Amino acid sequence: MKYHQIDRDLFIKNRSKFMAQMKPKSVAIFNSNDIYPISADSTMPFAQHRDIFYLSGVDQEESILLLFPDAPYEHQREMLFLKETNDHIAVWEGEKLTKERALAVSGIKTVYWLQEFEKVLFELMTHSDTIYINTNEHYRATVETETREARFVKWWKEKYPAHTVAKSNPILQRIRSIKESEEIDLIQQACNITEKGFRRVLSFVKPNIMEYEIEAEFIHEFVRNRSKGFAYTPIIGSGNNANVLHYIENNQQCKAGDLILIDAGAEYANYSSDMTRTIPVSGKYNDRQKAVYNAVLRVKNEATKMLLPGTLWKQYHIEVGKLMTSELLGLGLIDKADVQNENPDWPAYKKYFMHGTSHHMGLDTHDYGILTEPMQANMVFTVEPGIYIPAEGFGIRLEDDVVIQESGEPFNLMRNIPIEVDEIESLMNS
Ligand SMILES: [Mn+2]
Repeated sequence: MKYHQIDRDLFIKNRSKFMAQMKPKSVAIFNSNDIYPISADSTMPFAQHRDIFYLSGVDQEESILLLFPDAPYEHQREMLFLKETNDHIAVWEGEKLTKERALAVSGIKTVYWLQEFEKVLFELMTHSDTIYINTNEHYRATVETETREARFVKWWKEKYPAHTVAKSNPILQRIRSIKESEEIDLIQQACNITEKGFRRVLSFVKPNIMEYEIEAEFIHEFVRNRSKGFAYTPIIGSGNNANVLHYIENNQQCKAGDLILIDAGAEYANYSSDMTRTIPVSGKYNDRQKAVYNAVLRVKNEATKMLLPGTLWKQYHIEVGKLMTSELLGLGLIDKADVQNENPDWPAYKKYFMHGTSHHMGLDTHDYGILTEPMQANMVFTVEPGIYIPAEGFGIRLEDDVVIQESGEPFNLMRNIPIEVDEIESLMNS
C-alpha cells in the first residue's frame, strides 16, 4: 500500500454503526474481492471490495470479516479470517497481514487463518438465527462475473438452509453515505492529489499534443503522491470527443482552438475524487466558448447551494433543470417554443444536458446512498452540470466534490482547483 495507515478508530466506529443495526442473534459476513485473472498467469491489479475495507481496513485478497454482536463469548463478536502468512511465505508472496498487523490496522483482536473459517463458522451458526449477506444493490451496478461474495453466499445457503437471511446492503448504503471526519479528510487528500495533477496539466497543454499525453501527466503526478492511480477511467476528450459522454479512448490530437474536457480524479487510500474541468488547447477560450463555460459554471454554483440537509435528489434535479433551461435560452440554444412544447419526461434542456447533476462520492466514485431519502449533513456529492454542443464542436462539463453541512452552503473539497476562466488562462500562459 502506498497510502499512510488510516487510524483504526475509523473502522472501529464503522463496525459499531453497522452492528447497532443488526437483528438479535445474527451474524454478518463480508468477503474481499478476488484478484481477477487476465490469461496465463497475469491478473488485474487487486482492488479491495469497499465494504470489507470500510468495516475493517483490511486491504488484501482472500479475507473474511465476521460480525456477531450477540456472540456468547466476547472474542467471537468481531473476527477476521486472513490468508496465512509467515516469514517463508512473505519471501515468495510479499508482505501480507500478520495477526499482529491485522489488529493494528483494524482493531480486531480475533484473527484466524482462512483455513479455519468453516470450522469456526459452524460453531457460530449453532448460536445464531440470522445471517446478513452482502448483495450488490447499487442503482448503477451491472455485474457479470461471480464475485467471491456471491460464491460464498451460494455455498452458505446450501450448507445452512435453516437460517434466516438478511441484507447488509441497505445498512451499508445508509452508513457509508454519511462520512466520518476521517473519511472527509481522506477524500480531501484525494482531491488535493487531483489538484496537483490538474495544475501540472495546465502548464503542459499546448496545440498538437495527444490526449493520452495529458493522461500520462496525471498518472505521473498521482503515483508520486501515494495514489494508486485514477479513481475511475479518465475521460480526456478534445473537440467533439467531449460530446461522447463515456469517451475513454483518449487517443486523438488536441487541435488549436478546441477545448479539452478532462474528467479525471485520483484515488487515495481507496477513496475517490471526481473532477471535471474543460480547458482551451491554445490557452485561451474564444467568446462563444467562454459564454457557454460561464453558463455551466453558474449552474454548478447555483446547484451547489441547493445541496442542503433535507433536499430530495429528485426535486433537486428538477430545480437544476430549470436553471439549465434559463441558461440555454440565454445562449440561444433553445427557444421559448421548445420549452412550451417540451415533453415533461424529457425536457428541452436535455438535448444539451442529458445526464444527472450529482451522485454520492466516497469509497466508490458513484458511492452508496439511498436516493429516495433526504440529504443529510456529511454526505459527499459531486456537482457536475454540462452543456454539449456537437454542432459547434465542443462540450463543457465542470465538476466539483462537496460536503453537505449542517447549515449553510456545502463545503467544496475542490475549492483550490482552478475553475474561473481568467485563472485557467493565466496559468496556461505563465
Ligand atoms: Mn462524477
